[in-house]
Amino acid sequence: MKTKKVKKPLTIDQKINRRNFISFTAFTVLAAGAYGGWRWLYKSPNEIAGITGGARKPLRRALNKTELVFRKFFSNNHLVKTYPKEMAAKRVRVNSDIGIEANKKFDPAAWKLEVKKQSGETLNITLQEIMALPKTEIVFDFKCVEGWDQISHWAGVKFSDFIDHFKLNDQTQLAYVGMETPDKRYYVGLDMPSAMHPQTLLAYEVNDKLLPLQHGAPLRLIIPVKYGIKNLKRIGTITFSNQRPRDYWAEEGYDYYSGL
Ligand SMILES: Nc1nc2c(c(=O)[nH]1)N[C@H]1C(S)=C(S)[C@@H](COP(=O)(O)O)O[C@H]1N2
Ligand SMILES: [Mo]
Repeated sequence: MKTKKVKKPLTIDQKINRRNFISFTAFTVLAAGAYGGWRWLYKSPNEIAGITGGARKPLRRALNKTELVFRKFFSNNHLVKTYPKEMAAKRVRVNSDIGIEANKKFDPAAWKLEVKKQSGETLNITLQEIMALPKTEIVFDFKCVEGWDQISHWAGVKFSDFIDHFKLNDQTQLAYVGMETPDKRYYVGLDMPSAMHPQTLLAYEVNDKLLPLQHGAPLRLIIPVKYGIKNLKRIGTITFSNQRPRDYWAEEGYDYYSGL
């Protein structure tokens, strides 16, 4: 005859031992996993030098994935909020001056914008030619990654109008636009959809007056879908490419996309 096995209830001590065992095992497994994960990351190669701040490859892959998610949300129909002119700051803050330092001589009258096509062909464009194009104004909240923002009023030519006028449409099939100061000391890389966004301007005026030197005379970028760091002052050259152009603050570890 089979005897039915009766499960004896555990004593308190047995219960405690059992819990200790479970939590210790769980701890060991998790710790090993964490250590393994850290070793894996630590041993993974660095991303290609130059463009961004030097993260491990798997981390950069994750960051790029995040960027793609955000870029999916991005649409040229989505406009940054604008304000009435009366709300614009009368004294526009001057933030930083890499590539446009006051102690270095610069003659805005002698300036020409250099546009380098991927074919190697270069256009040299004067401010007069740019000012002859339809003028677009914008009053928006300019945001700096350092934590300040200010409603400001700018005017210039829409980047997309500029592209049309100078017959650069084939260049916009490429993924990126690069812009640099004439002395090449400050430079930004922009994804093409953001550059071609209808609120992106090549600006030559602030508060209805020609730009002063400290705001990037004679021509600066105003790109409201990005943080201040991408709004390059004193554009010297514009390039087009499928590789990410170099970017001053991305090299220092800031987000390459820097979208809002
Ligand atoms: N050439 C150049 N452009 C630049 C910078 C710079 O240092 N040099 N700083 C950027 C940053 S961080 C910000 S917030 C804005 C500030 O523009 P503003 O000085 O006209 O307010 O310019 C951007 N463009
Ligand atoms: Mo900034």
